[in-house]
Amino acid sequence: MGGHAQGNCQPVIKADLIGHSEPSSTVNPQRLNTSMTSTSASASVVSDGLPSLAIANRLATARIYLHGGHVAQWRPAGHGEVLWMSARSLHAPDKPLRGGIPVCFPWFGPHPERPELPAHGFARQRAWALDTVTDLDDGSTRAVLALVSDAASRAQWPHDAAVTLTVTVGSTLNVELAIANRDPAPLVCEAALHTYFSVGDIRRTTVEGLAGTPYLDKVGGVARRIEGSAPIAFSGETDRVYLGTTATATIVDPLLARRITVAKRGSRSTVVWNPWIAKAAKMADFGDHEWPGMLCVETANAADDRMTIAPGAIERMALDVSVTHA
Ligand code: TA6
Repeated sequence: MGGHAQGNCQPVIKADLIGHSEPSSTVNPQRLNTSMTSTSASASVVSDGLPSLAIANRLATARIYLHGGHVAQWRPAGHGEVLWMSARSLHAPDKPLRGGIPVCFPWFGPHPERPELPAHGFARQRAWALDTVTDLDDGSTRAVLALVSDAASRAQWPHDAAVTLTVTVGSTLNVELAIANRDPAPLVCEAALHTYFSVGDIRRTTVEGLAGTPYLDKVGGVARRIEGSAPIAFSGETDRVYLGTTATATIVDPLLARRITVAKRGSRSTVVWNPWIAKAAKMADFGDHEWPGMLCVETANAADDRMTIAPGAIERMALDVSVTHA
């Protein structure tokens, strides 16, 4: 995790929570804004100012912050770090982390009517509850986090929804966002798992799987275009929302000699983003020289693909990431 020395991570409630022989031990909710139960020996809650779940099993390591329900790190055995985190990322309870997998909800990008509200919604800067952590028979670890509407969220978005994030950490990373509509009326919203991947050099990286797909090009105003037949290559700021696609995207990285496969379910938009030089320099929580080492390939339902969720219904959107040596 760039910028936040691992050294000052102190196990907060290891004794209370993890490694207990009897399963489903409960912890003090006030401590963590949680009512969790745990049957895991591979996870511990640590804090570097913001509480997070550190997971280390025989298949992978990972870190999930309760702040924002934010997967910040994932490294499968035999591979380098897959997710990118800025060394300049803020680490504050009212700001989003820069990198990893921010959860954008209930709107994507700027709020359509209220520009004073936070970009990409409020979910990524709220404290989520940690519900369960479980070791699975295949050696992976599953954590479930939850965010429910409250007065603060209703002030920004006058609706009732219960959102859960289920993260399964193993040789693949699976992240599922489930949105339950608790309103008596249909809910219209957008969501994204805004994943930042670590790449060797964006100028030599390509993305396969989106050929011929229509997209919104958000660089220099919004224009509707159609992707060509060749893999996507990068030679400047890129900010595109690919629409009506359920395709798997593959990041081809010759410098790190790997292919990252980004498969998805329940998602009809894929966002591809690199800020390049000028935009990187404008962001306080993004190092001026960091842009060559990252690429966002996001799993979303945004713009034309926004969701309408019936009362009492649940909408699920999931991401499956795997890495192979190339
Ligand atoms: O997902 C791409 C995007 O919507 C870009 O427009 C860019 O602004 C990026 O998200 C980062 O947004 P943020 O609010 O985290 O600075």
